[in-house]
Amino acid sequence: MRLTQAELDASALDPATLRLAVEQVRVNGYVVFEGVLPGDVVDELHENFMRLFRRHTDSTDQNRGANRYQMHLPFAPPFSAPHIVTSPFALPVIRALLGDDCVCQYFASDTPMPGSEYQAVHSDIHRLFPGMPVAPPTFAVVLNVPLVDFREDNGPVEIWPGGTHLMPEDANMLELAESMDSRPCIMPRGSLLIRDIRMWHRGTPNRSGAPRPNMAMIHARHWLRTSYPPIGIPQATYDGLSEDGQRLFPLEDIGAHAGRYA
Ligand SMILES: O=C(O)CCC(=O)C(=O)O
Repeated sequence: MRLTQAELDASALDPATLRLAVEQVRVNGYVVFEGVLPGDVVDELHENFMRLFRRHTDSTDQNRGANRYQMHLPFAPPFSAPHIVTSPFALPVIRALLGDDCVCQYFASDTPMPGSEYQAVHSDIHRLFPGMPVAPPTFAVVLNVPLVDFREDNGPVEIWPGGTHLMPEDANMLELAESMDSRPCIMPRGSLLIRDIRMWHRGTPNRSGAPRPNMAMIHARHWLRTSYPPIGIPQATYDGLSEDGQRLFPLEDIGAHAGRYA
């Protein structure tokens, strides 16, 4: 979706946009707000990301297949900026989907490097009621923030929209996905992709000459327990969050240093 200039200027979604975005996630599994972060904000995020990423790849093995890294992010500026953590565009959608008391449980990134390959199609969570033919309403979402333009050639995430997040039964995902419609998420840097955590997706090969970083946060209903390491949030950073932001982190390690679990 493209937000109007009035929405961007006011840093607020029109009620009709909010409703439409929420319905898109509920029915189609995802919504994208295209290119909403200011260019200078994305520049700073990208520059800081690449500094960390180079250090990380020099000292750590790839952990998501060939030439592909998942990397936790320090909960520190510029990553912890209000543009991201309390995004006036993403957070209202997330709270409408997950309840006002939803929590953020994961603060990280995914980056295919040149030479990466297709991942297997997957969902980012286990079934809540294994063996039972039920499709619960959305209980967790992934918020992705691309730090470069996602193009056909640089390994855009491929998604299977239209209901894979609602699969009421166990299915042979790999076999079924082959015969179902999918699409690459082509979007400008600084977009916000909000997707139901269950939606089928995969990383694709990066055939460009540069890494393709994607911030990834997970928000969930307050009762969901996941196995992610806690997010280390320095006390001063936590104190600098708005009250609205602080409410997102009741389960995390407040007072730890920012990279503690990274
Ligand atoms: O390419 C991406 O940003 C997503 C990759 C992904 O889904 C994963 O590593 O599990």
